[in-house]
Amino acid sequence: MSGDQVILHHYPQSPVTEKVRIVLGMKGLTWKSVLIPRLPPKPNLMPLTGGYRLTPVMQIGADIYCDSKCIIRELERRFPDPTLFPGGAEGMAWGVGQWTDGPLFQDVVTVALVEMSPNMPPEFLADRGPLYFGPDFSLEDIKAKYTECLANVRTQFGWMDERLEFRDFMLGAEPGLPDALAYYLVWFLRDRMAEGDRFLRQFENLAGWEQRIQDIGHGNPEEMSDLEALDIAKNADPQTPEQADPGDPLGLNVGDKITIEPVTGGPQVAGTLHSLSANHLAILREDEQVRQICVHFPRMGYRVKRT
Ligand SMILES: N[C@@H](CCC(=O)N[C@@H](CS)C(=O)NCC(=O)O)C(=O)O
Repeated sequence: MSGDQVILHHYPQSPVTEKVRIVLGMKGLTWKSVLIPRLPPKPNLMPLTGGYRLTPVMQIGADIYCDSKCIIRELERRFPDPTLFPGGAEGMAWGVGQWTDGPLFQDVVTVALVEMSPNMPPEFLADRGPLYFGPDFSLEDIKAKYTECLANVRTQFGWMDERLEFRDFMLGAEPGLPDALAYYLVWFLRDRMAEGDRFLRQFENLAGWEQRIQDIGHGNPEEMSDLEALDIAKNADPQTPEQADPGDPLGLNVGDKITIEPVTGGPQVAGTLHSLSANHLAILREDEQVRQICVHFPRMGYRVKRT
């Protein structure tokens, strides 16, 4: 049984995790919550991910899902009811994520980081600055972009507001993936911006919708220690079947030795390719602490190299 439970490695302040927590709530799931550090090193997470350091990470036995896109896709596969795509919104809803997690996230994180900077510990800024803005990050540069990004946020939150004028949720009467994709950014800005409440008050429909999403909640989280999660991985075997993709544009084959890393940079994760498709890659790797592990990634936003 413990090999089947959903374990989320995260911390409460993580906006990207809020997206996943809302999806867990939409599906009404009971899940294990493992709290991880906000800054590296993350010594009890690395044996599971093989070096991937971003938050959140989902674990089910000895299968590890990196990145919210990969996590949400797997949750939909394992727990299809209720669907994240009411009314048949599959496909296009993932495209919405390329907007919300891409240019919109970049505008929101610029505003949030500038707002947080006076009270931010230097080591946090030294980590998050380059993570979100690249190796040449300077606080002065993003301060110079603050008002432009805030104007962009106003425009884009305005689109969400417009969408909600005649609907309870983004797709209609039922909540779905686009709600989670939009909600975590509103949650992030409201929490991190000193004048967040005042800024958000201009959108007539957002507050009621935020309340409806909050009422959905996070499902039923139960605390678990990181050591217990490591133990579960060690005592389980990966459950992912081998899957080839003859149409893969990179010519990748099951059995190839590869590395995977976020295109935004970050440690490479090395392993043997085990399962692939247009949407995912999964590698097998051996770890002395947790034995064999299968680590899953989305294709979008990740770079693969043969070794
Ligand atoms: N593409 C990733 C982005 C994840 C991300 O940027 N998460 C932030 C927290 S919200 C992060 O990892 N921050 C650094 C850290 O936790 O070490 C996803 O969708 O999961």
